[in-house]
Amino acid sequence: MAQSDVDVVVVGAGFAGMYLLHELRKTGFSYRVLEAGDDVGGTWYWNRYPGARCDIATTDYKYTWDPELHEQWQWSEKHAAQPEILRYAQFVAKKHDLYSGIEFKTRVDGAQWNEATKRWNIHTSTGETITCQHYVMATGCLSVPKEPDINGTEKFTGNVYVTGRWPHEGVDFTGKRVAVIGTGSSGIQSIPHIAEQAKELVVFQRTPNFSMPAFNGPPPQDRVERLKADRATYEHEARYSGTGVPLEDSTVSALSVTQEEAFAMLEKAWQKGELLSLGNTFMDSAINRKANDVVAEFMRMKVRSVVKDPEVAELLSPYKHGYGTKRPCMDTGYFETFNKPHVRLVDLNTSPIRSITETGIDFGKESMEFDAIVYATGFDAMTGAIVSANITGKNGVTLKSKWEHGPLTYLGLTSVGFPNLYMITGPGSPSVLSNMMVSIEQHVDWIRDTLVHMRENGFDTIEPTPLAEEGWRVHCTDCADITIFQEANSWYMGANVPGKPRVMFPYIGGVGRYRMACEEVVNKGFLGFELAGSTKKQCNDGLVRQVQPDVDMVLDFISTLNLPAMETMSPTEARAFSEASSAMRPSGPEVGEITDGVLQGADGELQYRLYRPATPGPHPIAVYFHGGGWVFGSHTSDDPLCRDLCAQSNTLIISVNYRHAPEAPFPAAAEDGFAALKWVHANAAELGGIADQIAVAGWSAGGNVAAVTAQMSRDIGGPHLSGQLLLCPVTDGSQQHASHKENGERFILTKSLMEWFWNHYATPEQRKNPQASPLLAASLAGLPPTMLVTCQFDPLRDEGNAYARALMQAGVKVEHVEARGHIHTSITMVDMLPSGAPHRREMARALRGFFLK
Ligand code: N01
Repeated sequence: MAQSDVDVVVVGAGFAGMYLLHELRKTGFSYRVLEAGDDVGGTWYWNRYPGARCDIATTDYKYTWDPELHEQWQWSEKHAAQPEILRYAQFVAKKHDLYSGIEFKTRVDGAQWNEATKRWNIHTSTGETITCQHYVMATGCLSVPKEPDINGTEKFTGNVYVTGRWPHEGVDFTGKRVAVIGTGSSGIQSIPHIAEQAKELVVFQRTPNFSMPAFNGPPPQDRVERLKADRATYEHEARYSGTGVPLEDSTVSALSVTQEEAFAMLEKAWQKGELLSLGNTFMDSAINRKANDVVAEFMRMKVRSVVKDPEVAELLSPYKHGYGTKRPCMDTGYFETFNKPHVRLVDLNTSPIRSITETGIDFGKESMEFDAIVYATGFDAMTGAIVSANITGKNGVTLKSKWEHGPLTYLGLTSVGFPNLYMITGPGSPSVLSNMMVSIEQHVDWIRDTLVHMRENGFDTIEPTPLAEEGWRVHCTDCADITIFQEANSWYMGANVPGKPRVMFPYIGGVGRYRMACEEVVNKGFLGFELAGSTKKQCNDGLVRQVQPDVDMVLDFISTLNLPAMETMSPTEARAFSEASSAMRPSGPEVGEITDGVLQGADGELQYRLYRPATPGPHPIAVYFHGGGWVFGSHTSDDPLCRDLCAQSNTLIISVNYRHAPEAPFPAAAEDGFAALKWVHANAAELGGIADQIAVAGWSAGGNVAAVTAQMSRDIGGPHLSGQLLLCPVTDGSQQHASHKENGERFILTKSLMEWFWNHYATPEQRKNPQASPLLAASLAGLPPTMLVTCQFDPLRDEGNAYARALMQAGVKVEHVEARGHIHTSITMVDMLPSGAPHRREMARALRGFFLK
């Protein structure tokens, strides 16, 4: 007789539930594992439609926790078919005696958290109520087929099949008239098989999908060799990779090569017959629409080369979503199937289904009769199985109601208000955007270790904090925002189920980065969790990821280069280093014209670069001062940013090469700034600008020069300024602000580099002068309207914030943007960091706004 009170209840006996069962036994927890089906295998138990195969190669789609399996189980193919994967699950279950620990044909009807007992009450389809301390949903991401949303489905009297609930005995379509609705992975894999038997097959397609041939055969030899040579390293690399398969990340932009070169690279990936190779060919196909178009066009070209009827080929070619933004498919003879005379494609966009009838389907202007209809219409993905299990947490709140506007989780593992509830590969974790085996094992390990930690330390409950959960939501959104995934109506976005909230359900920041976040949470004393026992409580509240994901990647990349700190160099070396790094940047957008010239500075001529908009002039003018700590940089060193500002704000940008320290220390830069402004004002018409529409702008030390120039212009009779645009400006030489310490390391501009800059530019005494530290000016009244941008992880953040506040207090019109998750340099990194683009748009809008009367 099974225990009715246990440590852990697990729902589901797919690969997640099976491994968890093994680990619970190993660590001595009492448990009940409940499974609705009558065998193990989860998704591979239910999805028995003809042609069902895994789209991850067998070198990678398998357990790693039992090393003996590598010798004891040999896969016959590169992409295993469903029967073989199910046999693998059964083999593992037998080997580890898992069958004895699983209760089959048992569904969970509902679960309630009991705050008094600190336990879950679980109600099962057998009428039993089980109580447990921990409740784990190992229910899979694609386990609940989508409810039919087609008119008249109930009327059809012929045979109806759903790919995700295929009859165990199989289906013989010989001589039958068959309709298949849906062309996702399930449709695309099953259609060629159904076409082989059916007398007549009509495929109803709403959205064409990207698909590539699996070229099935033996497992990829290169990876087999790597595995043999060093399995531990291979598996480690998989765990810390982007997708759970150890592929080298591309460093090539699809936009940096010709289409011919791009297609040659894609052809190589195509020939491998591996889903991830194609998406991994270019570094930017997931984040840049134009880069993605290169891959998409390659795929369309492939369709055209196979499908004989050009009209059908066109219908089968996706245009409305980017490659990879809906899960691409792996097929065996899919497009070839449409060359068969008894196979027809119906485009539901021009011929929508009016109704399913008793005998067939009415669509467009036609009615057709069928013997069988196959629904390959997908799943209520990621949340369907969890939400439908009727989970009620603290204060009677159901998970369904909490997630009404989108799933809220911490790490995709837990949710506020639902203590001791765990989700394996839940929303907010990489799950379906990864090799599921790697993600499953990671979650099971995390849950096992957490349960052991709680037992050993006398904690009864664990629950994330609202702050941590909201922080994770924001981080997940930040990750999704830099990609083009949100453009597609995919099940990743919940768009396939009517009424489902439209958010990115899986975490798209990558398997390795996700794993590191989970590890960090634990290493920081369960950061963002409250753990409680009868006699103690622990809550180390906080956020595990705050830096913008693309900025984080750049920081990680830079840290692998082991570059020398700039402050250890001489100014000459630092200048050479800075120039060399700048040479590797993307150049920024096209502008109408770029010309170089000289202007009159405070003590001789200075070079400038002029960026003219493509629109007819004359234009308003921004006199721009570059960054570089007064020591390095030039009129060309912020080229991408100047181009971007020019193109987006339709403003003439004049970037000035003011004199640099230590050769020309304070107040040279300030005096040159003011002189340059006066010269530009006097020569505005010849430059193609408007003399009474001038602003100053600058970044970092250049922001300091701009701010000081604005003050000098106010104080000593300079031209009227329409505005000042200050990006991460230096405003205070005291360097006493908290952000200097808080953000003093890791974020490119360090505390010690900033000190090095100041030491070259101004003596401690000089720094008290407002022309070095504009924050110290006696009054800020009368300064022009200001757009000031500060970045969360910039050592200069607080002095920038203080300047914005002081300007406002002085009655200046200020727009202050606090760029969340950004560092000192990130907003200047045009075409490198997508997360900076919205802030540059704001800056350009504000700049333009200075000149609107
Ligand atoms: O489901 P889907 P799936 N009227 O949602 C169409 C995994 N998987 O079962 O795109 C008409 O992708 C729908 O049209 P649209 C894999 O991750 C893996 O095929 O919404 N059509 C779409 O064409 C995969 O992504 C493998 O416009 C309707 C199709 O039905 C995920 O499971 C194999 C419709 C559904 O496609 C889901 O794949 C199989 C309607 N009312 C599955 N409603 C492997 O290879 C929906 N459609 C590992």
